[in-house]
This record gives sequence, structure tokens and C-alpha cells, in this order.
Amino acid sequence: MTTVSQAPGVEPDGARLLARLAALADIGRTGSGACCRLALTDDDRRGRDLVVGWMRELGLQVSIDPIGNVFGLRPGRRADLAPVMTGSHIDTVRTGGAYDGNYGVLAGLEVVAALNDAGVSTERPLVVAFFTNEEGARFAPDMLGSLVYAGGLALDEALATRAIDGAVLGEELARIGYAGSAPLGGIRPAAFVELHVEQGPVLDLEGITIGAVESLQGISWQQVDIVGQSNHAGTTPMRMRHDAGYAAAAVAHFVRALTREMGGDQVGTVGKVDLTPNLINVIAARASLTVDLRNTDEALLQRAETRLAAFLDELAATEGVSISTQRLARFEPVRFDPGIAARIAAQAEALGYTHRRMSSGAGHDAQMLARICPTAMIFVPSVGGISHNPAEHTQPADLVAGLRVLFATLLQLANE
Ligand code: HGY
Ligand code: MN
Ligand code: MN
Ligand code: MN
Repeated sequence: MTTVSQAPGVEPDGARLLARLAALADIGRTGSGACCRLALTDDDRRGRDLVVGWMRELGLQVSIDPIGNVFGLRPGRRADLAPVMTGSHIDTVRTGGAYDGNYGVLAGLEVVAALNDAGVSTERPLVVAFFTNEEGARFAPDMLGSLVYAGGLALDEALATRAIDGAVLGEELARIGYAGSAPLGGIRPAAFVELHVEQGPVLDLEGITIGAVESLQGISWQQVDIVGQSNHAGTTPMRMRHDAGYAAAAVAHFVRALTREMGGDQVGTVGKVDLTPNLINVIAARASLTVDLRNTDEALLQRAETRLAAFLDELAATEGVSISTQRLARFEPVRFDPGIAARIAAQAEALGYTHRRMSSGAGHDAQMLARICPTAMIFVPSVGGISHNPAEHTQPADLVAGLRVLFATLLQLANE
């Protein structure tokens, strides 16, 4: 595969990227140093306004669709050709780091800035995008904006989604001024490449700079609601309890034991537990918790879901509580485009970076774009594999390496 640079001598500016990353990371900064811009909050709006401002400074044609996805288009020599798109998200979890999502969007803007500075045009238009509510931390499912864009979720159903704080998605979108009118799915890319920090330990442990991401594991999110009976913590004999707090803890223990028993790629997380009345001397009347199960193999993921359902039935009977579940997200494992993954690996090789093929443990907008066009991802190492944590860090040299591979890969695709 030829990897002759389409713009010899043109280099993206790593320092400019790092400066933009620092500026964006300051929006929604918490006392503990985290980056907190939950989807469609005022902090998310401030982050969106900053990035849209940069898009306009770069001369991009900005369009916003009805679910708040934002696209910045740089015309190519051939307006009749479908664009090459890159991008990610800028909403964060509550304990977000500086790079999750932000890095892919701002690296895309740096590719545009470098081409503008050098006066280099491309055959195809280039688009840099950021998608609404990738994290799914405030509104479920995750990757909601790119899922609607790819036709996997009806717009009206998405707009009616209720947040964990009770807000309605469509109302929040209008409130922050990002309920756009551009035709949904109006921009149909010829290819999509997402640059992202790995958020896991593989590249860092192996001392490898670039991941050419070929696949992404399946994701199952559900909410489990348990109704027991509040009672006095001191007077109620153990045999008479219907303890929703104990039942919630039993679910978390089961999920951990299930992952141990299944082994392989199976992971499971109970990340959110709310008890009512949540008081020291009251047996919990109700518990609401979330279970996140993931596996690279669809059949195994289904088996994990079935095992959990059977355990919940058994727990309800033995503890004398009622248990109901609600599916919050369910995505099958995704295989990305081998041709694009190969281009990424070849560009990394040509630029002299160590690289390997790999799968993604995290969900990404790319898994939705893969439904409508050839798609793959570029990973760079996360120090210690830490993410969704203010300690999230990637060495500047690795951030620049990912930027350079993205630059070369987009240029190659935009001139094919
Ligand atoms: O949960 C995920 O993997 C993604 O960050 N929303
Ligand atoms: Mn992300
Ligand atoms: Mn994330
Ligand atoms: Mn993600």
C-alpha cells in the first residue's frame, strides 16, 4: 500500500493541538481537577461554543443537526465527492480526563489548520464532527447522537429521553441552543477515522505508540430496580428482612463472580447504586443500580445476560424482594473496515511509529459510523490505562504521533 505523503513537508502543529486541548479541558473543571461536561449541560454548551468558534476561525462550514451533532466541512476540489470525516465527542463523564473524545475532535481541527496554513487542498471535502452524548453518563444510551445520525435510533425517541436528573433531552438541547436544523444524516461520508486515547492498558504496557483498531466489543447496559421493605435496622430479625441494599450488593458480587467464571474478555461493572432511604439505621426499601456487561463475542455476551437474569430471579425469591430490569443500551460487537485499519498501520509504519492491530474495550462514535461507511480508529497509549478519571494522561509525544498518523491517513483517503 503506497503511503506517499499527499502533502510533502506539511506537518500538523502539535503545540497548537496541545494548547487547544488545555483550553477545552479548563471548561467544566471540577475541584478535583476533573473535566466535567455532562451532555447538554451549560458546561457542555460552553465547550461546544469554544469548538464551534475554532471551526469558524478555520473557515469550516458549520452545520448542526436536530440531535445536536456538529459538523465542520472543509470544501475539496470535488464538491460532488462524498467527504472523508473524522471526529469524536466533547461531552465527558463526571470524572473526565482531558483527552477522552476531545483529542479526536481537536486533532481533526489541527489537520484542517495545517492544510490551511500550507494552502493544500484535497480532492474530497473533509469534515470534522463531534457527536452528542457519546458518554451516556447523563442520558442513556451512550453514543446517542451518532446512533441517531446513523439511523439506529429514531429522532423523536432520542429527543424524549429522560436524564438521570430528570431532564428531557430535547428540552436540554433547545435550552443550550444546539437543536439544529441541518438534515439528519445529510452529510454521508465516504470514510470515517476516529482518533482516541486507548483508555486501556495495552499500548502502554507493550510500549507501542499507535493502535490500528479493527474491532470494538459488544456493550449491554441495564438498570436493575429492587423493591424490598424498609424496616428498623435494630429490631428486625434477619429472617424477616427484605433488604434492597443487601440485594444490590449481591448483584454486584454476582457480576464480579460471573466475570471470573467466564474469563476471557468478559467484563462487568456495577457503576451506579442508589438506595432509598439511604440511612444508617433503616433497611433499604429500594435500590436502583446499573449493570454494564461487555464482551468481544456476541454469544458470550448473551450468555452473561442470561446468567444475570437467572440470578435476579433467584435473588428475588430468596430475599423476598421484587426485581425489574430496564435495558439502557445494547450494541453488538463491531468489526471495522480492514482496508482503513491497514492504511492506519501503513501510515504509522511509514512515519516510523511502533504499532499493532487491536480491539476497543470502550464504546465510540466510530461504532455507529461503521454502520454507514468504511470506518476504523487510531489509538494512542493511556498512561497506566487510566481513563474516566482526572488522572487520564497521554504523553505529548504520543498525542502528536496520533495526530500525524491521522493527518497522513485522512490525506490519503481524501485524495483517493
Ligand atoms: O462507555 C463507554 O465505553 C463510552 O465511553 N461511552
Ligand atoms: Mn470517548
Ligand atoms: Mn468516555
Ligand atoms: Mn467512549
